[in-house]
Amino acid sequence: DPMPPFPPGFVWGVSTSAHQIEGAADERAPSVWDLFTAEPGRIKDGSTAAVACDHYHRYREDVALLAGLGVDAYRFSVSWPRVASPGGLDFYDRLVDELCAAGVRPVPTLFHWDLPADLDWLHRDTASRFADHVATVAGRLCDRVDRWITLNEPAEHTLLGHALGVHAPGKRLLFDALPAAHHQLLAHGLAVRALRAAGARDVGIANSHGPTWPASEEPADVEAAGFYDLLLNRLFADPVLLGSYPEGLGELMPGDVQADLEAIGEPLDFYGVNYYAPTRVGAPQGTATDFGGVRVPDGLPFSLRQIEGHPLTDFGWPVVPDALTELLTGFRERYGDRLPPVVITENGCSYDGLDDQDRIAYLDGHLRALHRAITAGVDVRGYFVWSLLDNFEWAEGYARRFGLVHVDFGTLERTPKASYAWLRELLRAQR
Ligand code: GCO
Repeated sequence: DPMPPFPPGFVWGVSTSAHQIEGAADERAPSVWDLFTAEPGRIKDGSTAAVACDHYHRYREDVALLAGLGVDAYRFSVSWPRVASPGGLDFYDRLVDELCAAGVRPVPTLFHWDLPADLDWLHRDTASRFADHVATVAGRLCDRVDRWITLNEPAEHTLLGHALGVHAPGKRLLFDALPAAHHQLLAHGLAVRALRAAGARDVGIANSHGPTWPASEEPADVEAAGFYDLLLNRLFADPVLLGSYPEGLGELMPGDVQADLEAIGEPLDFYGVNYYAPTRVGAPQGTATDFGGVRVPDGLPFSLRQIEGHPLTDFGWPVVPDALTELLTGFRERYGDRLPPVVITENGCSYDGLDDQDRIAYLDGHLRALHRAITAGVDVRGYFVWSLLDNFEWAEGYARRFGLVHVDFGTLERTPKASYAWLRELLRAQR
């Protein structure tokens, strides 16, 4: 069947992030990711992002790939340590000019995990430092950029970076990581205010979400799944959309939470959702487990289980398009009119090879699932594929390839995959 038509004005795009593609690490200050990567054993293939896709020097070629694909918009991130370095902001100025000249709308994310190495989300002060960074960037780019994203996935940055220690800054604080979540959320709220003060009219966040499925109908499994949903979904959506923490979690946060929640709950123009897969969760099993390469320690009030009966990506993530419909209709039920228009700010998969029919099937299935959510009444205004290029996939190094465009990390040559041609044709048919 042909893809059903998406609503008029629907925005089609692709996403990347600075640390994963830019390289040119010696032309900016270090971030927590540079320090983390330098520690032996942290990155699976022992690689670094010092060069990555060398996008910093090859951005013209990459903008040409975007134009050739025919997307409306490009979501990239602004590296805070680069902006803090002499001439750093000039790069984003050039990139935005190049995008505008190519007819591609720039959609910057102001923080995608590459915190300047001398800062720490456990310190409250980092939130106001972020607001200053945002004011600097917006002051320079606001004349050409209308849509802005404050943070990328504070949930993963808290969980993987501060609770489990498999991402930078490598802290294993378990529940003591919660202040890092609160300070990122506060940073988001202060950033919204700074963006509006600079004249921005279209402001949102990119939060990661996925349905949480109980391992069984046993009360202990249902309770564990509910708690996981609270931590990964509601802890980050409730304060932003409702201006409150879910029950019991506000008391665990530092500072004057009530005053902070006023900033965190500033109304948004859109709500960005990054979606990859659902999670199956059961009662604790009393052992540490290895889950998709992440070591989950014993002692947590839940355990993660494999999802059976669905294909897996090369990363081992289950492919469950229906769960995207379930997620969005569930959001609409939970948040009602407090949910602004939704934009899917990331969706994609890791597969090897240039003739990536599996990626085409993944994207096709998820777009149909997204269309079903729209038909069911969820107001979705855009969809961004993760990712334009194969890139530095954090602790996995270069072993996981999410790109529509293949990158040879020896020669840095770009080669569009079958999925690139497929998406180009889909976009043509949608217009
Ligand atoms: C994320 C990420 C990306 C990852 C992608 C695949 O926001 O989780 O933005 O950086 O590369 O999700 O794991």
